[in-house]
Amino acid sequence: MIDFIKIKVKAGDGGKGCVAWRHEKFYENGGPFGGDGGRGGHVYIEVDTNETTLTKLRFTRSVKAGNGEPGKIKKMHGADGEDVTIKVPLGTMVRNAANGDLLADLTRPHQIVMIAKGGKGGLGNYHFATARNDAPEYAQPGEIGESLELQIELRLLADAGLIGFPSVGKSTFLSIVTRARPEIAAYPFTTIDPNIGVVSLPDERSFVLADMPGLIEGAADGKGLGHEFLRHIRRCRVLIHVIDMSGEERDPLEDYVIINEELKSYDEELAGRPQLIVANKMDTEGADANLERFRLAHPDQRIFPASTLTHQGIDPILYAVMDEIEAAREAEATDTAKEEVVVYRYEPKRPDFEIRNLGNHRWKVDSPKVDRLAEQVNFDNDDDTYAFAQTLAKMGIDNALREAGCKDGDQVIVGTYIMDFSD
Ligand SMILES: Nc1nc2c(ncn2[C@@H]2O[C@H](COP(=O)(O)OP(=O)(O)OP(=O)(O)O)[C@@H](O)[C@H]2O)c(=O)[nH]1
Ligand SMILES: [Mg+2]
Repeated sequence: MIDFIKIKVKAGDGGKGCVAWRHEKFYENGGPFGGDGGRGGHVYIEVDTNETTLTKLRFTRSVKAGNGEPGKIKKMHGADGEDVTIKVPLGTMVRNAANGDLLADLTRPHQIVMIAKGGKGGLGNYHFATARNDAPEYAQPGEIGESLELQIELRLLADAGLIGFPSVGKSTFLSIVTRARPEIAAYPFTTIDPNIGVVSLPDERSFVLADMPGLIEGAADGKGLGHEFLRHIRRCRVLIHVIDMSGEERDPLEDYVIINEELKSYDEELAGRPQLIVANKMDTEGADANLERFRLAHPDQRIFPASTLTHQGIDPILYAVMDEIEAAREAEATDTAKEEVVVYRYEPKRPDFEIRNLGNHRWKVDSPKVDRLAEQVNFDNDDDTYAFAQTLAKMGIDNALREAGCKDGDQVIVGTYIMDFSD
């Protein structure tokens, strides 16, 4: 049931800033006038309710967003790189393939998540004009877009889930309406993991049905198979609440109340999910009397008397569930309001650099980001060097050095370069 693929994603790089000068009628030797580079495109993942499998992505090895364009003359911005969106079915989970971290659990229609962020565009040279230097030859390079490998996994979402106390006949129900062959036995907690099957109606409609482990009082606090089980039914559109009407083990009226209390204390939303009541084991003695009491206590509920042992009363349940599922599907499809984008940072936010004291008034700045920037700098050019130093200050590196104890005249190693620190 699990569909599984890997895709490499790369967000676009930022465009580099432009070095240009103002040349207009009354400004012969105008100042710096180079525009900023455009932002690199982002990579998004979005739920598409028309998809039910990952098949379309089977042969997609990598996805790349567009790079930002370089800045232009006259302070004109380069265009932003084009974003790309990977469409996946509801129930998809996205992990970082490198470490298995869960990046996104797509459980809502139209949910959209930014999975790789495009690099910022570099600033044009006009940003770097100062009193000391009104003609900077320097513009910032663009930032590199994020890249990572995704592990995309689809968990089949059951449309309907069978819930109820242990031994009420949930697995038996699943076994008579689908090809699934779950274990059935007269002791509680026979079912430990949910079983799943497809119910096909004679009119060609179908839905996915899951049989759940039994629920008991205190399940919401982890009793019995507790949370494990409740987590699974969160994704079901319709709940089929099976109640043992024989009254041999417990009181059916009490059972109904307890299960709903547990649902509610686990998740209010779950308690409000459409619920059909299957009054099971109607073949037993005393079942009729219990059903009578139950109806009186819950006159507004839809109650389906049945026997999963003798296969009586099953079809009306399946049709009612199917109708309920279709109504829910329709409601989801028309609910086209776009989700707000959630930005997912796949690495915890930490400072872009680290300072190391090498002793003897020497310091080292460890930072892949700074190293990348340094590679683009022409250190023979004073303007470039000065602008680079300014960038370091902006990143907070000067302050961090000062705080760490770096003094005027100390040497600071950045990438493969050595700079003198001046306060
Ligand atoms: N008399 C009668 N017995 C039934 C009926 N349905 C199921 N049973 C019996 O009840 C017992 C439990 O059935 P299961 O289907 O395993 O119950 P369950 O709800 O899946 O139980 P757990 O997995 O433990 O939560 C078995 O011995 C079944 O044969 C029914 O309609 N009538
Ligand atoms: Mg079972």
